[in-house]
Order: sequence, then C-alpha cells, then structure tokens
Amino acid sequence: SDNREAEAVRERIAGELLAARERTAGLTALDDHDLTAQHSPLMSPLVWDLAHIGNQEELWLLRNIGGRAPMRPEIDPLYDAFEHPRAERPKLPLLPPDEARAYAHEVRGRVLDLLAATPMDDELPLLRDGFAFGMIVQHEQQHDETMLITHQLRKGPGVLAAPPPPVTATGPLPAEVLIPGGPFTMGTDTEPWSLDNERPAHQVEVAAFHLDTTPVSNGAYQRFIADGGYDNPRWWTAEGWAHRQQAGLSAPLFWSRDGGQWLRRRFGAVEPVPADEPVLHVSWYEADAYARWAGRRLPTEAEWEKAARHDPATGRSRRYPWGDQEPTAELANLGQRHLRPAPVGSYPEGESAYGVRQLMGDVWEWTASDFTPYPGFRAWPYKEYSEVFFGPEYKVLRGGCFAAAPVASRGTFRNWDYPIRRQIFAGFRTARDGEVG
Ligand code: AVJ
Ligand code: FE
Repeated sequence: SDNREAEAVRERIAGELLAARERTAGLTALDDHDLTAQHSPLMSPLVWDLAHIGNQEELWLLRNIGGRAPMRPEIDPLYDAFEHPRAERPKLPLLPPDEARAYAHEVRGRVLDLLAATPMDDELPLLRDGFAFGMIVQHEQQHDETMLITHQLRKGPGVLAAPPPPVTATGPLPAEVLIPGGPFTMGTDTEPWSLDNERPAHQVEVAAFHLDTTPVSNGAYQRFIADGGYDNPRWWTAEGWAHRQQAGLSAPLFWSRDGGQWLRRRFGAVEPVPADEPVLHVSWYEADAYARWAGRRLPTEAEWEKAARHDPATGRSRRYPWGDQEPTAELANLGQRHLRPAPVGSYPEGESAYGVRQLMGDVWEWTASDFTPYPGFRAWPYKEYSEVFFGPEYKVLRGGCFAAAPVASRGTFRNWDYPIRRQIFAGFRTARDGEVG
C-alpha cells in the first residue's frame, strides 16, 4: 500500500541521515583549534562545514518543507556559500565548535520529528520519493567528502584510520575496451534522488571508441614524468602549459622526491607512491597532457556514461556499471570505508557490461567535457546547485571516489570543478577514437 511505501522511504531516509551524521561526527572529532583553523586557503575551516550542513538542513527541511520559523536567522549569511569565499571564512564570526555541534544536533532532532509526520506521497514535488530529504543527505555527504579533502591538506599526524581496500584485482586485463558506436540513453527521468543536472534522460549518439579498462596508474603516470612530460609544451594545451609554468607543477599534488623514489603524503603519513594504484590529485590540465603524451585523449562525458551504463544486450542504461543494484563493498570502493583507492583492476564484480573496471568509486575521473545542461534541463529546486556553474570554466568529473558516499554516487551523477583543481580525489582514464568504417 501507499502507506507501506511511504514508511519504507522514511526508513531509508532515517538510515541515510544517521549514516551521514556519523561520518560528519568522525570528521569533526578534533579539538577546537583544529576545527577553527585554516588548514588551507582552498578550504573552509571544518567548523564552517559543520554548521553549514545544519543550516542547509534547516533551510530546506524545517523551513521550506515544515514551514517552521528560522531558528537563528542571524547566522544564515555566514553559512551561505555564495556570500563569502572559502579563504575568508576563518575570519567570520562563526559559531564556535560546541555551538555549531549543538545547532546541527538541534536541527536534526526536529528533522526526525518532521520526517515521522511527513507523507512521502505528498502533492509537493519536493517530497516525491522523499527527494528533499535525499537532497539534504547527499549535501551532507558531499560536505563530508569536502572535509576529508581538508584532512588531506591538513599538516601534522593524521587523525583518521581505515583498513585498506580488499585485494580483488584480477589480471592481466586488456589495456582497453572497444565501445561500439550507436545511441544510448544518457541522464535519467526515473532515479528518485537524482539532482537537476542529471535530468532529463535523452538519447545521445556516440561514435565507436576505445576506453582504458582501468584508471591510469601511478606507475604509468611516473613514466610520463620520467619522459619529461612536465617539461614538454607539446603535450599541453596553451592554457594548461601557462598554468603548469605559473604554478610550477612537476608531479601530482602531495608527491615529493626522495633520491630515486617518489613519496606521497596521505592523511598525515608519508609513504612510497604505490605503482599499481590509480593516480590521484592531478588537475584536468595534467590529465589532458598525460593523455596526449600517451597518444590518446580524455573521454567525453557521454563516452564515459555509455561505457558505464549502456547494456548492449538490452539496449537500456543501467543505474550503475554492474546493473541496477545499490553499491556494496564487493562492487565498488565508496563511502570512506577505505581511505585510498584500490589497485587498478580491482572490483571485478563491479565492472560494466563492456568489461570496464572501477568506473564507480576509487577516484573521480576527469572527462574532456565542460559542465553544460542537458537538453530540456530545468533548475530544481534551486539555481545555485547546478545552473550557476554551467559553462566552459568547469570540467565534468564522473564516477565517485573512495571518499564519496554511495547515496551521492550513481551512473548519472555529475561532479564538476575548475581544470586547475588538484586537492580533490581525482584521477582519470584515457580513450581513443574507434576505427572508422
Ligand atoms: C557538486 C561537489 C561541486 O561541493 O561545490 C555542496 C556540492 N553544493 N554544497 C560542491 C555542493 C552545495 C558541490 N559539488
Ligand atoms: Fe553546501
């Protein structure tokens, strides 16, 4: 019955809200100094993310859905991401850590009361399938990923721990997979918690192309460095080369050289760069230069999604590379279960219909594409989620990463960032055109 369905949606929401808050709590279990410090001008102080999570939850759920009065209207401008750039947030009169925690906790208590009283089959489009709650769950999880980036940038010994990913790599694998030409369905009309930029579903014609079976590894990337890839403008776009010069790039972020060996800093520890892991912390410009050096190119967003979702046997697009089933620990490295990507070739059970591995989880993958709206796009429920970012300044990333929650990772999910960005958990894979004729 409808009631049973609504109850199932409410239960799923309650579980997801709890999981997000446990993650937030773990990422903010630091002393006040660490929570209010500016670990990097690229990031907010952690205490800002904490109160911003609570503030967005209050705005969308308590005020918008519940019609409640603002709890602390004076703090709204402090936590509006468009009002103050990240670098300036440490100087704002932010709620101190204990107050930020108490505020987020108070909001959550009222949200759970609201949830129990909210019919999910409501007339209100915002409540269909519990969307507004799902959007807020994804918002918190996205900030949990942002906070993990702050932990990675933070100096001093790390405070987080997690077991390494399970050993599941099988090999040897073919270096690349042929994706035959033809149309496929990109985007979605039916994914209940999909965000506005993933909609609507539309047919896209994709010419035959070859795609790397796995993300590019550190070992492969080291060959690019050793071959002078950072010193040869031939591999770089004009913009990329200018940035490489100006920023003095010579290796991925967090890498350092110790005699003959590459080391990397990872959540406060220093270790040799593992050759078989996907490369991480490279900008779009570096990914693009590597691809040219390798005689290849980055895949377009449509190519990526076809490789990830299209099932040639049925002609339809799957929710995830492996099918329609929700992610599990056997299928993909998601959700900060492990604080690193798994070696390339891992997660055989999670491969796509075409046999492409690790499309979901491990590392975000840069695509060749700018962040643009799909035909028929409608901003919903607010222009500031996607619409204000559309245009040539942002490149699309796909596939989620070890730090991204399953609830915010789907075959249709679109992430975006500036092509200079390196602190995000991004790597890439490469493609080349298929044979013509
Ligand atoms: C989709 C990851 C680009 O972090 O800027 C968080 C998500 N939007 N709060 C971001 C988001 C509003 C967004 N990204
Ligand atoms: Fe936000």
